Amino acid sequence: MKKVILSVAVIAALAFTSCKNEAKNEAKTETTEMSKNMAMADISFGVRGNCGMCKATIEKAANAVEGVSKATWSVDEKKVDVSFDDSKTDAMSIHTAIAASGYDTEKVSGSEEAYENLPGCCKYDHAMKMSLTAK
Ligand SMILES: [Cu+2]
Repeated sequence: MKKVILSVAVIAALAFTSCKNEAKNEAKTETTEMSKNMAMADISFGVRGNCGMCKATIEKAANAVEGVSKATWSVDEKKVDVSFDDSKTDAMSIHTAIAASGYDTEKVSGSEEAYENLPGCCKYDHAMKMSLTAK
């Protein structure tokens, strides 16, 4: 009888130990995934523009910034959504790149020279409201 109790105790101890190890491993994996996610940042900010050609120019400018993985400008919302690796770039570099292509962002006015070279349909109104809420 004593032997049985002892072996039950040993099994329980082993089970407990292995559970503990599993929990530890899980925690480790989570941390790794979290630091991976933390390097990626998503931002969205207002950018003025009129049409599909503006969209192409704005998205191309944002995508040309090293570390940017995705940029989508919405003609209805006058807003760009950008995903980037924040160990490689930052929000301000993306604002600056878009402004250099001729477009006003919430923080940086578009380059006047680049604006002059935009096709007529793209010469947006500098008083245009940006970052509108989606309907
Ligand atoms: Cu345009």
